[in-house]
Amino acid sequence: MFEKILIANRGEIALRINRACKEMGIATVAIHSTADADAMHVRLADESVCVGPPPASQSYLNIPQIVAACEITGAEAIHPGYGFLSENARFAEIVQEHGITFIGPKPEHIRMMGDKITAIQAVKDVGIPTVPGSGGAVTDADAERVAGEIGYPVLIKATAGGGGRGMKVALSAADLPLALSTARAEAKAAFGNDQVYMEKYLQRPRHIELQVLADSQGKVIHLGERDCSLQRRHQKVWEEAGSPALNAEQREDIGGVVTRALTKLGYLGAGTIEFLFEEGRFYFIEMNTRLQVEHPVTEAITGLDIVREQIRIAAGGSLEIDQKDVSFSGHAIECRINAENPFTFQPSPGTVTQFHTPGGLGVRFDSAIYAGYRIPPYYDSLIGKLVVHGKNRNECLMRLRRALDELVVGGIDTTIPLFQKLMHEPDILNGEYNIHWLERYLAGRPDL
Ligand code: MV4
Repeated sequence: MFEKILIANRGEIALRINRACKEMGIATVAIHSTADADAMHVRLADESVCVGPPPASQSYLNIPQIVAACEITGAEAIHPGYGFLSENARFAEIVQEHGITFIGPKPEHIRMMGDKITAIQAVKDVGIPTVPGSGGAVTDADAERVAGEIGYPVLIKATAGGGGRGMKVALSAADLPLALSTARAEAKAAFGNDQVYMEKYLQRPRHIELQVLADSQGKVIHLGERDCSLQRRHQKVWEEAGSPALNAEQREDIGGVVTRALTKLGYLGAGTIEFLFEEGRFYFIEMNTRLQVEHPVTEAITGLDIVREQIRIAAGGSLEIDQKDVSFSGHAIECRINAENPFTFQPSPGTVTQFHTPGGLGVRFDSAIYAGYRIPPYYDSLIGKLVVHGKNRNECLMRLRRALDELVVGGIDTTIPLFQKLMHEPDILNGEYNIHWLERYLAGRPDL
């Protein structure tokens, strides 16, 4: 087992990883930019190394500095968290070339899943259901034929894309040329690569993703699903485990499909397979080869520490549990508390003047802020994740409503009022929402 791990991240996820390490008796090294010298993740780590000035490109994304921080502190492994370098295959390779363990999947799988075409081809070959589509990049010449075969409406997506950027819907053949050229232009601008592919456009799906864990002995298990349909401009806002839309049979079916598929792939580590779910059918859209922001809702219902499992797997350990040992107890919901105006989502950096977190049975608040903390403007606006667990969804909702009323963050705008309003929406209370629900709700509520 490792004696010292460098956490190549900041904020709440750096604290979260630090917690798992401390419980395993592993020393920790924090990295920070000059803007984060007083950050909580620095204070709670055993050691810290300043890796550069505030811009992420010069600090949290600065590969030479991060590798050097490992070498001067003697850290044997790096946990990348999420975002930043967590899905950078080249970083994983460089880390390994320096004899340091990258706590994550194999670089080949990070690279494979980072390109949407190779991802779709890879998962299709191992039996995961995908969206009817072009399967590969399309040229303008054959776009009209391919769209005709798929059937309108079609969605044009950037092959280097992800997270919804560079997507365009074509409702009919008449829309196709403009949709294609716009998608290519956006893809070129965002990713420097104008390659696009096509899929059948699913009109009212839910976003349901499966958490998997795979060890170096070839054992793959799934930890159930998370419903992440409540999003705004491709930013998840509210996530649940399990999905209000799935029954036990559907869960078991897709869980088996996914674990068999990743076994064939020879996957290693934690991973999340994202599906669109519509009319009882799953359609693969993307695979994330990293720990996700919303992993705590899965931890709540399974009782498993996913970060601990990641570290054990990276150290060559085997999963102590089999699929039959995985059980789902109750229901969990996570609300992402951002330093943003609750309805315009405009960032609201500044100094936190008051901070009181909710507690009690089934309440977890993962955060790295404190009273007096100045939220820097350089990084993402997430300041905390309110995660509640209950014996069923209704108990969860009651607990969430109570916890939101206890939570106090003074001095800045936060998204807390949005969640307090959602707690009175019938569609939310009965779990009947799809990926468009929140955008329509926000658009339809001029008062918000
Ligand atoms: C889709 C889709 C409908 N049909 N693909 C958005 C980002 C990336 N995860 C893929 N996304 C979508 N792909 C087909 N064939 C609708 C979306 C989508 C979406 C997906 C999940 C959660 C929120 C979303 C918001 C808008 C569009």
